[in-house]
Amino acid sequence: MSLISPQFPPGFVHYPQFFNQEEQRQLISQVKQAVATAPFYKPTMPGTGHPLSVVMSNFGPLGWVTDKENGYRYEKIHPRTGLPWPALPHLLEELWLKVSGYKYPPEATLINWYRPEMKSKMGMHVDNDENNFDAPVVSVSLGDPAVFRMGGLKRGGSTLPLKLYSGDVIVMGGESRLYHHGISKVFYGESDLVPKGGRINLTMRRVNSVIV
Ligand code: MD6
Ligand code: FE
Repeated sequence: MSLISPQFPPGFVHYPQFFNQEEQRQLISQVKQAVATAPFYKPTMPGTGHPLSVVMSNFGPLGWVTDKENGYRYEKIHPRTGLPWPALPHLLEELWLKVSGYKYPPEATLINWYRPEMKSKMGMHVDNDENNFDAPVVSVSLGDPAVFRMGGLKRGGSTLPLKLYSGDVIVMGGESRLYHHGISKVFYGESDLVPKGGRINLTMRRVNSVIV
């Protein structure tokens, strides 16, 4: 049962503890397997080349990547290895079917690792590099808890906090799909789920409106 404030925009849903401990451990082991062939890499901002504080990898046919030269985009291959991204685990495919209300499977699942030694956070942003916004973004939190902040359609202004724990799922669809949001704080060292500590966030997205 979700207890989020009615001030959150329509289309935003929080499922606390969607995944139990065993499922969380399973998801972490699948992330470990994926990064054995698609290692975490350090993404950089378009133009400035400034590194983000999280490291990233992806599951599925498309992966979200960014670098100084070519900016934010989706690619079929890992930027370092040149290999296709590992397949999406069934547990995540099932999650999408249960909560997205969308007729096609997700194309891209971004893996973000918030590392203790980097004190990683994520600034306010909008997920708008997709060609289609009909599908929601479905997001899974694993490991250390964090404060998610929901802003508005426009940049700046006030934000609402929501504490996310390991196993929580959020869905940003409908009106909330293009709202600003970010991670303002991670409570490092509270969970021992992630092997080297920190927080793993998985965000599942549809990139195109049709299957080609
Ligand atoms: C995070 N999440 O939880 C960052 N984006 O680490 C996101 O940026 C996000 O959780 C779109 C929809 C849901 C999200
Ligand atoms: Fe986002």
